[in-house]
Amino acid sequence: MDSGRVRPPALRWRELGAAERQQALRRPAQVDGAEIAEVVAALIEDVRMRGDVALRALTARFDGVVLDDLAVTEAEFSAAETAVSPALAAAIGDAAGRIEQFHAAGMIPPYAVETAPGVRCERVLRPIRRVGLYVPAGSAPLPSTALMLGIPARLAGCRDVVLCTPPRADGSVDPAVLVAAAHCGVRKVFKIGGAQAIAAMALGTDSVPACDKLFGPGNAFVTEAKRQVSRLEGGAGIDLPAGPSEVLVIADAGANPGFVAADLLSQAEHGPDSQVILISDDADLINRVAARIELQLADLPRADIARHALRAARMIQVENLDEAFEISNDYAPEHLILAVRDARAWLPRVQAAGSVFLGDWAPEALGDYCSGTNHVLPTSGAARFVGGLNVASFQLAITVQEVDQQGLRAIGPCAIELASAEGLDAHRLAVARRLDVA
Ligand code: HSO
Ligand code: ZN
Repeated sequence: MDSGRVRPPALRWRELGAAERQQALRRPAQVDGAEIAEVVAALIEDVRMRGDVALRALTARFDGVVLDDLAVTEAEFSAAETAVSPALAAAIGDAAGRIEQFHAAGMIPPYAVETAPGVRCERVLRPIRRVGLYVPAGSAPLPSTALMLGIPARLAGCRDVVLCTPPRADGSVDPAVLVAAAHCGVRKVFKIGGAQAIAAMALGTDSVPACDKLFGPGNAFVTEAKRQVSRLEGGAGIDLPAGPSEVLVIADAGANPGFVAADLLSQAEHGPDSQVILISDDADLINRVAARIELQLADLPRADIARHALRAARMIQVENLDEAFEISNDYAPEHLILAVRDARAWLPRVQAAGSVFLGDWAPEALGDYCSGTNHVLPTSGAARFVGGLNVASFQLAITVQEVDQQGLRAIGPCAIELASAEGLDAHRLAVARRLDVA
């Protein structure tokens, strides 16, 4: 066991030069990127050529189990219901209720505007017809992810929802994942993991339907597979650029060091590449958090993973909280915890983040599971330009224009002027020929 001290040196922001600052906020580059890309390309090709035969062979190779039927059967769904404890089933239902409540309230509405007399412009919404959800199980099965994907898909009205998740060594799927899927009305579940699952849902095989858009987190292979299938001609769309999970905590002198340490560790236990950053204007707070991390690590079953992640953690001391928010906005973290007094008052300073946790009583873990917000969020700085999953991620916004003769007379001359300027005569005539008779 690796039990070396994990305490990273605190960086005094004011003393760093521009290059050192940039380095402090840099996310580590993906190791073996080219090799992963090559492996993934071969897997996708195999699934394209051999379909289910390839999926069975790859499942035997990567998951160590030979499966006749890749699809989860009704009997397996029923067995899962009894395998899950009543307390866990209740927690899944409880979390689902709040996630649904929050997501339903945030749905974007259709709208219509009369932009000129006789010209009506509208936005109508349609569900993406076939969506593919990926629920990882590599280092831990994540039933919460099934909820975060399945609930907005159902609210959007997606007709075909496919879910892939890796099988366990005995050929079964984690029962809690199945209960969560069933809770969202998802019954097409396949025991397929990794890049091969992404290939199957993007390309379709005899058993797995081809999907229009793929959703969900995953390891470097899954992420690379999503990237590759989205670039194929006519390939599936994908949700978010996904990288290792991240948390940035801004804490002031009044923060509880034990709580802050616990939040940093909850992120660190996700994987050795998890990104953990603490920024404070109080050197003493940073020291106390570091000490608490050491203490709390001793009781963690996933301490080795957390230690690994913490070696790359950054503790940054700033002169004041204004500086902390500047750094955070530049970094654009997936999760941002504001362990500061009157956290609500600081919210307007947040310009880029996936999901924000206000105050001492809002650990990231609540958002991961059951506050109601989505936990599939932009990583790797993508929070500068995109938000997390929501119902609109599963919908198409289609625009419509309805024009009568009066409308054509009202705006036709405008189009004619612009078409002439662009030298596009067929455009001009498509309007002018109608104006002649309108
Ligand atoms: N923090 C993860 C989500 C998760 N945590 C699932 C626990 N289970 C990425 O946002
Ligand atoms: Zn988490």
